[in-house]
Amino acid sequence: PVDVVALGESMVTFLPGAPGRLADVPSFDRAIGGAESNVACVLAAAGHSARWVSRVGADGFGQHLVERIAGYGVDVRAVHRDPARPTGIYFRTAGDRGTGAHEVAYYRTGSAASAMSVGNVDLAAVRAGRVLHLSGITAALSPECRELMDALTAPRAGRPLLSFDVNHRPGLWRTADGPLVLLDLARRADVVFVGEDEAAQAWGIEGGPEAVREALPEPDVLVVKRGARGATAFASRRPPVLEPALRVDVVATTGAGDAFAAGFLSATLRGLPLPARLRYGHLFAAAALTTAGDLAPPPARDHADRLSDLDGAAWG
Ligand code: KDG
Repeated sequence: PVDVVALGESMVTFLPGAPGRLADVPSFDRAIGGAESNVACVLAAAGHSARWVSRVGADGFGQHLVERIAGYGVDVRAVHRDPARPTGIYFRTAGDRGTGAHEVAYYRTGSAASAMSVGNVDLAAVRAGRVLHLSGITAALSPECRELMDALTAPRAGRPLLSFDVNHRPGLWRTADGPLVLLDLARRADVVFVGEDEAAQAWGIEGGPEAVREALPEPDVLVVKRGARGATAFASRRPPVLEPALRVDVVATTGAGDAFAAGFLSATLRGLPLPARLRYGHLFAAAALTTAGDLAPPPARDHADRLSDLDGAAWG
């Protein structure tokens, strides 16, 4: 089987040509975004087989997404082109260099991907990988997408390893139960990624990684990301493992969480131990953090292996 299948909406992304408020930025450069396809692209760039499943419009933007993502070596044969709906797009600002705060303007309501449903997605293609990677963004897109997420996360014989990135996007939810839906989905997954800040914002959990684990004891592996401070992984019956992040000059944080998930999953697929999985997460995230767009090629495997083997003093 293919190593990883990722399902989710991707969008053509417009990155600002200059810093400043969305109201003032005069021009934008086209790039691509989409949390789940980002994970697939980074994993493919890291030498794994990856498939992206989605729907895009039968327009130039949909064509662009499919071509760019296929260009990373991702299998896009299960991406459907919908002549009746547009491809989603979004604009963002450069963000404050200190806080990373930036503005996002989505144009994705009624998009082709938001119409994904149990009836129009190739479920066999989605379930054919060793790992299925999903994120909370999809559940926010529409009632049909939410139903699809329910179906894909339901317990089932032979289910792939289910990886779930909470990806709480408050601006996307049109119902008030987003946090509860996300918690429910996380409980059904095998590997869960969540930011400490996200857990506080969505679920009001303020007590650090241990408190997040208390609220989420079900997943086999829970990774609580703490930005520049590192990440803590909890795995069943083992003491938590904390790995500091690499110190980098951050250009843009977008895509860093996706790259982290890709690094962690890459090391998981290779059967590496938990501390190494976290270090791969950090190594891949560092590449994304130092790039303006979402996507940056991860370090080559032999290089990453050497970096991840360095002793603790080189980290953090
Ligand atoms: O993780 C990066 C994504 O947030 C970005 O590519 C856009 O998928 C996106 C979203 O829905 O916010």
